[in-house]
Amino acid sequence: MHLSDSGHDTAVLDNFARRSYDEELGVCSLAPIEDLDVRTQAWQEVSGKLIESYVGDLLDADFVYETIRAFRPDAVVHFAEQRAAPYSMIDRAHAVYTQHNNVIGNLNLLYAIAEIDPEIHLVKLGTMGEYGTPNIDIEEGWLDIEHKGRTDRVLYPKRPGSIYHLSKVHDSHNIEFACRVWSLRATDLNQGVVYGQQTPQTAMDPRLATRFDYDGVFGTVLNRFVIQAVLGQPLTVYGTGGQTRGLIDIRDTVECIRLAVENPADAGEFRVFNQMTESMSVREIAKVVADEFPGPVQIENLENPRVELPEHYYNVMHTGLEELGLKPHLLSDTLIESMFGIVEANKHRVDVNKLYPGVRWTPTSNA
Ligand code: USQ
Repeated sequence: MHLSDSGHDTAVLDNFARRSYDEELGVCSLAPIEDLDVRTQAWQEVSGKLIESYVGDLLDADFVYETIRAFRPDAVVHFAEQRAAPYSMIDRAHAVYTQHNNVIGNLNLLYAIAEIDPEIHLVKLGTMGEYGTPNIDIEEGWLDIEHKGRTDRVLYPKRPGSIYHLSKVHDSHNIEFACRVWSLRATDLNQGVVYGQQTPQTAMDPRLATRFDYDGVFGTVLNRFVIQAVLGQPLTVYGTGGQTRGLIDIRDTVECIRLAVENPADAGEFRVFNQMTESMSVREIAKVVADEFPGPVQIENLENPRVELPEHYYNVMHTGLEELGLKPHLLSDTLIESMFGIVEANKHRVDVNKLYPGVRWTPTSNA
């Protein structure tokens, strides 16, 4: 919708996998989401603009080729992956599903672009979690190294913390190969943890609302803390909360995509942007939410179900998107209160039993 609103002819491709995970896990988004055809119809009513839809799966290569041939885009924004770290860690089947779905879907898309029109710019959603938490500064995708008196520029070393995050590392390698060997042009957006639920476009009509996940598998940390505060439930800080992550407001995520699309990578270039605007530890995030909420808030330190460093160095370079013109919304000037209102209006939809984390990082403990 943000691209359509910015004047681009836009189409959407979906296989509704995200909705099927909700069915599987017995949860639903806090804010109800309409069917795709209702949403595209609503968008046309409020904006006068058409978003064509193609329903199918990136794992179906024929469908991917047909879609690219039919629409012939200048750019493909690829967000069509299983995106939850805990989901990928449930068991072997979910790990294999995640990597197969993500890596093979992306590979089908790379081949379709290479064979049909290598000029098409791939804008791919990566993740900050590809890097993990190294004890050195995190550069934007690439690292200049000197080794035994010689220098080179290499992909930044990756040490991701889940099978899901690993799938994005595999994607990045495949995309870099396609740029280097087939001269494709691609931008990998290594996005941090997104917070917020509304963009100017989704706010135009309730039928345009996007997801607001609260459960322990798909809900992301700041959104979960906001929901827990409104429900009068303790904020679930895993471990000491010393783990630090890059954050980004949902309005900035869509703006970053527009900036990447309108300023394409060069032919043969694998361009990486660290798509985050500030870093914060989990305990700092909990404190911000507790300070902003008008009532009492309890913070609970749970045993961490994940395997991650409890305290660590974290210093991320993220100048690329700002150089293209991004004006970040920072958490300190974000209207967290508006998120409280959305939760208040929908809190009857929450199943509190789904708030606690159920997935552990060792395979035997989820059996
Ligand atoms: N955490 C808590 N309490 C909670 C939920 C999470 O302490 O109730 C902690 C986690 O242990 C972790 C941090 O908060 O250290 C972030 O967890 P998250 O679930 O908000 O985010 P994550 O699993 O890293 O994944 C999310 C998205 C994923 C995206 C990633 C960006 O689901 O698609 O790739 O954020 S990043 O984290 O930068 O890799």
